[in-house]
Amino acid sequence: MAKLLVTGAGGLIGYALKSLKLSEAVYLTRKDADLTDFAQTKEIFNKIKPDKVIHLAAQVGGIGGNMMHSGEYFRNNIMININVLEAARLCNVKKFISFMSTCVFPDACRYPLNEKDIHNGPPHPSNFGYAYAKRMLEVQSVAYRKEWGCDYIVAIPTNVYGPNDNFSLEDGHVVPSLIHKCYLAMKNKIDLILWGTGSPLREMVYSKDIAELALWALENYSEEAPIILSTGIETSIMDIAQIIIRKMGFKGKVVYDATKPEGQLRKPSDTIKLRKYLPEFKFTPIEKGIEETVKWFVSNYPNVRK
Ligand code: GFB
Repeated sequence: MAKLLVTGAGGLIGYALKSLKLSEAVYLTRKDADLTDFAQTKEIFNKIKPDKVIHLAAQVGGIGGNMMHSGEYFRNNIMININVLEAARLCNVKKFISFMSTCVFPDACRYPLNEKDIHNGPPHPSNFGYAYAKRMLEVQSVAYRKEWGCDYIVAIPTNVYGPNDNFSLEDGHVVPSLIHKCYLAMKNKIDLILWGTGSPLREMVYSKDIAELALWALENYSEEAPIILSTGIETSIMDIAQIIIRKMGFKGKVVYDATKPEGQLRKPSDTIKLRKYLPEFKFTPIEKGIEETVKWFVSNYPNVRK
């Protein structure tokens, strides 16, 4: 039975993969090894000797975290990826999937975002360090395929959300941050503060769907070019907030803080490649995904990542 190694298993997609109860899977978290250190990375790969790898380990964050830690996000993600892809190659991993995200695309880009356009211009300033580091994942995967024939593929999910996310008010992505903020607003009877105007659009995709698509890609996708994993459905931040408010039962006042960053106005992605491979795949509707995430948060609070 092929042994699957999941790096970054302590996060959002790792949690979703664990819920699929895979046999022969080893879940690595930052407690097991510091993947910015090559010696530790090589040692843990040599110990586990995986046949396949789902590489989720990364330093990630929402717009707040990205703007505050551009250098750290660049350095740590470059080091993690250089180390993990090289350690995998040295122990002959047969299939390897890693993840970029739609924030890697150029800020000035034709819509919908297409895998071919990734390097055609600088990313949005709010994601500068992270986006360039993540772009190198694709470069490294292609370079390894060219020189050593490594079947290393790259997926590009859009904005992923779900249980066991990072619910930090400063560094978290919009869905977990707003769930946490809404929870505190209800508890402390204060206003719910949204960043910006609420008008930016995002394609939200549920973590369980990405976990299933990662397993599908591991078995069925071997193109050199990345593949976008998205519903292709844009939802405004305002509508996302309204769904969270409904599911949380918040009755207080919503205030928009225009001094806070908004990031890219929209990032509509081209889902044609995924539809060609999987015309029948059904994504979890955002109402259901947010409902499950809210339930998870409320029943696990305060022991959530925040
Ligand atoms: O998920 P998010 O933080 O990052 O979404 P991006 C940010 C959008 O939600 C902006 C609005 O338009 C914010 O103005 N927003 C409103 C909030 N209230 C809040 C809040 O309380 N917290 C946060 N975080 N946002 C991410 C990249 O960009 O996209 C990641 O930073 C990753 O690296 C992800 O690539 C896919 O969607 O702007």
